[in-house]
Amino acid sequence: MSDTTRTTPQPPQGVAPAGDAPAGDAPASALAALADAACAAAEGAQTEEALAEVERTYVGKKGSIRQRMSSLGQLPPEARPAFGKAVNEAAQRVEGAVALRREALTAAARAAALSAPTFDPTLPGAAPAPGAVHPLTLIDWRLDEIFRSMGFYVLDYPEVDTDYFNFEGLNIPADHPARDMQDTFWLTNGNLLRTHTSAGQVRAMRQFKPPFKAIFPGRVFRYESTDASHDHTFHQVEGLFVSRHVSVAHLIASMKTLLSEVFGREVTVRLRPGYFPFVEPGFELDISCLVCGGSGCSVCKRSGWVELLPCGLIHPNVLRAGGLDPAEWQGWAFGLGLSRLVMMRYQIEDIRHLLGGDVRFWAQFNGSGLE
Ligand code: FA5
Repeated sequence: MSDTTRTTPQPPQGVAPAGDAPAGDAPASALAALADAACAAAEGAQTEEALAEVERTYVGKKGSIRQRMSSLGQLPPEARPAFGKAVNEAAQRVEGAVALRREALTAAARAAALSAPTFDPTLPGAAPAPGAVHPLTLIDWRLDEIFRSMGFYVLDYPEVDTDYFNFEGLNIPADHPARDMQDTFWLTNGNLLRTHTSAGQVRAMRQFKPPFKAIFPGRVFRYESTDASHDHTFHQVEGLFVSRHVSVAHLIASMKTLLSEVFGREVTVRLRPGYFPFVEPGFELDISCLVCGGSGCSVCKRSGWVELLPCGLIHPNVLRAGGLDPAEWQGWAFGLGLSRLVMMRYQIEDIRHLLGGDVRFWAQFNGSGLE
């Protein structure tokens, strides 16, 4: 193979260049010489482009060999068949040489690509980024585990619910001011996005024969503006224990067990009276802020305490709505702010990170030890 690079092949000396041979007077030997020159140019072509140029110059529509055909009419009739045959044979020879060279160039290009220093088939491929379990899910799983070990069912109730289960059945009639604290998103058919997991309380009482214990975690919605500790969409876990005899002491002990299991240590809590129409008495259980250690930050609104776990003894009207006789049955309930618990557990300074959808946030929870 020649190492000469030619983009425009030149016919050898003594051979008429493409197109300008006097029509009809080319002797067979001149035609053969032209074909020889074309074959040599094809064999010497170093690139696909150079080869295509050789092809076009000699055997293309206006190539020097094909063009000889146009002079056929000027020859004496007896000379025409032999000349036509000679032109065709010359063209076929050149086409054969071009095809052979094209094959060789393709094979050489493939071999070069495979042996190029930039291609290393032993290099590891691009590894897919590993997924991570969302921190809300991690804590949810942990709570399921803790409560199942204490004999609780784990239930799931609808996010779109009726006014009755979200408010009315919980002793919050239409004109009750407590509704203002939980403004919600209404559907045109009168249903709503539940504002709290308490919407499952009456459903659970109607579904299970007491005594029973259950938690129902889930997403809740409120029509309110957001800040570092408030979102319009957040997660709660409702807990319910219905039996013949229950006490506040039992409730507090269960809440403390829950918190020390989740945080893996004792946490400082405080109990305040709290008003919720569906419990009596009602309490607010706060924990000392773990983001700032109690010194005050945007999460605890500079108070050092985070409102996490409202709870209380189930109101007789709610037991009645659940089909239970308050003279026979009692119960306690709590409504844990799961999103805030996750913030405390992982020291997340803004609740909006949780559902913000930024994968860089989630990726930090890979291998957090809670899975
Ligand atoms: C309730 O939702 C009651 N259903 C809780 C309850 C259940 C009381 C059973 C008694 C018995 P509250 O509106 O305070 O209560 O919300 C409960 C918890 O949800 C709060 O302590 C807080 O941790 C969390 N929370 C409330 N609003 C938001 C919000 N906008 N963003 C994030 N978390 C919130």
